[in-house]
Amino acid sequence: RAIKKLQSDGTLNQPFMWGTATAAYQVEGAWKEGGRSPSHWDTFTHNKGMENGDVACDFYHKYPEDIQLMKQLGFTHFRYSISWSRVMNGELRNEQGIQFYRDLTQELLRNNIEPVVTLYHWDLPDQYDWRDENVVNAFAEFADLMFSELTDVKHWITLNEPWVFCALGYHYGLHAPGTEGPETGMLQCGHNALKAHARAYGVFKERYDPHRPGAKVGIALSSHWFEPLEPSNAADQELSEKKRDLMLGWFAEPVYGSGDYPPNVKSHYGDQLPVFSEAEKAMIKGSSDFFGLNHYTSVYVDSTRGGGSDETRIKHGAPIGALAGSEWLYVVPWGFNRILTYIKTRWDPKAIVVTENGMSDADTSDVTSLVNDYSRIAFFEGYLTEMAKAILHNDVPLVGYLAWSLLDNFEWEDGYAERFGLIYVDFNDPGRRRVVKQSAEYLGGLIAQAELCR
Ligand code: GBH
Repeated sequence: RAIKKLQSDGTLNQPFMWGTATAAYQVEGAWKEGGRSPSHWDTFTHNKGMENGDVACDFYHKYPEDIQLMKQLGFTHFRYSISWSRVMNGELRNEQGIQFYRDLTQELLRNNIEPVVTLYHWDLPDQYDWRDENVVNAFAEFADLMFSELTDVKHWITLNEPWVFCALGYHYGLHAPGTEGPETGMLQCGHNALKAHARAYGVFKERYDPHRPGAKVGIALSSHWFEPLEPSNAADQELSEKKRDLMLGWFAEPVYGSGDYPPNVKSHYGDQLPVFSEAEKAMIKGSSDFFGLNHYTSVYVDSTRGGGSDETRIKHGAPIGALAGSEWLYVVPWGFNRILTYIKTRWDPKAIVVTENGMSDADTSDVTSLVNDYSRIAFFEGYLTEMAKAILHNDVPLVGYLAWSLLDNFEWEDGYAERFGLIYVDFNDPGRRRVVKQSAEYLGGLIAQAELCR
């Protein structure tokens, strides 16, 4: 019914996108094959002796098998990212690396699966630094290369979650390059990320758009939903709104709103926040054809606590939702409707694509329980019901839903301890055996039904 509504609205002039999402460093492996040079994630994990993506799911070699699984399950779209240091070696193109992505793209299309390509999902070539302005030009050139090579791709995402790679990479030190430092580094990163995104969007519009009917370019932003602990308390409301701005508005307001940072972000960081020129604002404003949202969880905001501890997962003794396999991930379906409706109300984008949504199980040797993943089925049932409500009752122009993730994979600083996959991967098996989980069958059945209703 929700999809029918989007069709009669005119929101959907193409089939709803039912897909799964992945990222290069989390699945590919083959870290030094085909002329690939290291990214800062290779260097970070190797230097720290952490688990790493050297082999990961071996998607680099096994993608034809994975595409058959997607096809059997009925997915219409697949989101993957480009490893920048696979396709470029410094300023030079690496033909073998480019060929890998041409082959992957063609194999998807041969199987009637539409590619959704993320240019950057956190694996920066070692020689760059997001705090340094020269990354902006370098990214625009990399984007140009991929736009020119992957001519059949209709959905492009420039950057995945600048909040995460800037905050965790340059402030908290949890992600590559592992810099723990003042907020200035993270803010400089965000500033360059917005410029890099807008430059890439501009390159596409000027050079490729005229010959690519229907092609779209966007950005994927991540945010929790921030719910006032006491909805009637004005201070909780105000602080919740500020937290939405610090996570989502920081990037969404420049791109989908005014072209500049929101007032809450400006007042919070003061002089530390870099300033856009008028020309930069004009370039950033409107630089996206759809709103890509990565959403997983919600938190309560409690203004009475103050300081760094104004977030809580507990209200009147009860948790906000069931805890998944990651300490930050509580299952809160109603927060999904709220954040979707919030985005629609505040920025009124032409289209929203949920570019990631899913949940983790903690790793265990009990493979049967990992494959019979009924709590993940409950997660999808809850979140998809709320998504349908957002479409039906709140007029949210949602055109696609991509579940995170196709495969259990390398979960960044948490290594292989958390499994987000619809498909189980045996990381002890050199062949990286796959087993389709119950939740994948559930989503497959749901897609088939949605298609029948069209
Ligand atoms: C996504 O980020 C990523 O795009 C994807 O690569 C990843 O595998 C997936 O999530 C699952 O984690 O917020 O400081 O408590 C979602 C945003 C950012 C949420 C990091 C968890 C943990 C540190 N994630 N965050 S913190």
